[in-house]
Amino acid sequence: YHEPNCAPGRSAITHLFEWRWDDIAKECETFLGPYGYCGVQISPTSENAVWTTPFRPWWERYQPVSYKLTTRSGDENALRNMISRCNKAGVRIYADIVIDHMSGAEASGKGTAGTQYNGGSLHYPGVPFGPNDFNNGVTCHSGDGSIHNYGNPEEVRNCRLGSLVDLAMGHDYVRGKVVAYLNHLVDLGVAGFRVDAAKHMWPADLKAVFGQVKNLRSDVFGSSKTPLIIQEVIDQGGEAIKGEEYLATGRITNFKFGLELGKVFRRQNPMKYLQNFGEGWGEWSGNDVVNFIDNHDNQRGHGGAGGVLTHRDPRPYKLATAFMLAHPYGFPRVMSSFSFTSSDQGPPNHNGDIAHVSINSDMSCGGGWVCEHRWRQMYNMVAFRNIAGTTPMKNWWSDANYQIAFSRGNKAFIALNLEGHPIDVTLQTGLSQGTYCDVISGDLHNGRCTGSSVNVGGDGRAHVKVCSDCDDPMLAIHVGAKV
Ligand code: AAO
Repeated sequence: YHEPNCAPGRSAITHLFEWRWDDIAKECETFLGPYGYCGVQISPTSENAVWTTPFRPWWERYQPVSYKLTTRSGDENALRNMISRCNKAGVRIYADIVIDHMSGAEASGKGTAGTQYNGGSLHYPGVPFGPNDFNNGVTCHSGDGSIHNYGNPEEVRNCRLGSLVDLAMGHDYVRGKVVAYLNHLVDLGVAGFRVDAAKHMWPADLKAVFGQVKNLRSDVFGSSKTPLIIQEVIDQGGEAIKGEEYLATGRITNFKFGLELGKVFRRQNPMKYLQNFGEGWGEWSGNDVVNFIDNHDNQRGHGGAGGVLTHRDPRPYKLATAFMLAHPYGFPRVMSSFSFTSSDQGPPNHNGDIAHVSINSDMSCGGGWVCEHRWRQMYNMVAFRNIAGTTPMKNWWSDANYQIAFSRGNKAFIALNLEGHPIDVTLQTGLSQGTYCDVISGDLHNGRCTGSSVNVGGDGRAHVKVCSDCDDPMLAIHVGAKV
């Protein structure tokens, strides 16, 4: 459950938040495959409630009404087609699964596949689930049935998150329906799952469910491979429920990571302290986490952590993401957003139908799609990480509080600067002699660097210059972009 199942030599995923399945298929073939991404976390695959007030918010997808695979991203055929095209392009698909609950109790009507449901009376005939399949006043003791006290694990797991009606995952019948849904996705060729609201389910129930999920398709992944399981557990310290409780069933989302790097790259905690970042900062083992700078919740003030960096602060955001991708700790996820002015606002759309992502001639996106994953500073650092592989961090250097540099063995080297003056010093890069393209300011193209370059001497040392009053005060070189 911890193994990402990436194609060889790939090491980072992106979350294409609210993208259509047909656009993801194209993205796998034209961009993610060629530029070295391991995979994509996709938006929830199950039929959801349709909200009109507010109009089609992004969060309606977190209110399942059946396990039919028709959503605003496309129908089952589009999903199957996308997964198979992505797998062919060497790009894995991780499905966001919402199995803790169904819709809000106040919601009723028809879902995105046209299935009738009624949250108030707990009727979801499309599964079917009925009143006996949910937690109730016997199992939840919070009074009004919702979660208020995060200090009480029983309340967090047996009561409703907001008004989302809470499935009784202890029941064999409920488990069976969930397992069938997950096995359906495995048959379509997914490489794993992002488990929504895992913290709101008992670890033993998750163990029972995933214990019944089949192995991944052997024609794509080889024999006896289990899905990667990314459990959304918000543990920033200080609450009763700990991330550790979930490690038997996979990795957990590391919410400490973006919070800490947000402080560092906002200059609220010296960058030089990053020397022992990761486990050394009290975070979980690298094999147990998925790391990210921001996610679809905290970038808009939902679900935890104020103070995270987002695409709205591009300068520190690019530095923080580059650090994440350069550093060996954990498994990274790059956020890919749509722009928004209100926190409910759904994706770019035409009368509710999600709009296609448009691609500009400079490879960036248009039409309201931010596409951080297509920023050169991001995708070139994904390549940096792939090249660095499992080589350890070496040649750590720091000078002032906010100037650092390190290498990944003899494969790659990065320097970052948030001081008011440039880095202008000779450093050991760990690399062999030669001229390397700085992949932050440009690419290696037709044997030449389109941005700046660095000359490494026979002793591995190089004169490293990193600007201070510039958009991207960092420099990164690796053996895959040597002139
Ligand atoms: C919407 C409405 C609700 C309505 C509901 C039903 O907003 O008012 O009741 O519909 O009609 C998303 C949206 C929700 C939306 C929902 C369903 O964010 O607004 O509800 O879809 O449409 C908790 C959970 C975590 C969850 C997060 C949002 O633990 O699992 O809330 N995230 C996932 C998804 C998310 C989705 C759902 C779950 C539901 O990623 O997109 O919701 O499927 C503390 C706890 C956290 C807790 C937060 C909640 O966090 O630790 O576990 O997250 O509170 O705010 C400090 C602390 C930090 C603390 C935080 C509080 O930073 O360090 O621990 O403060 O902000």
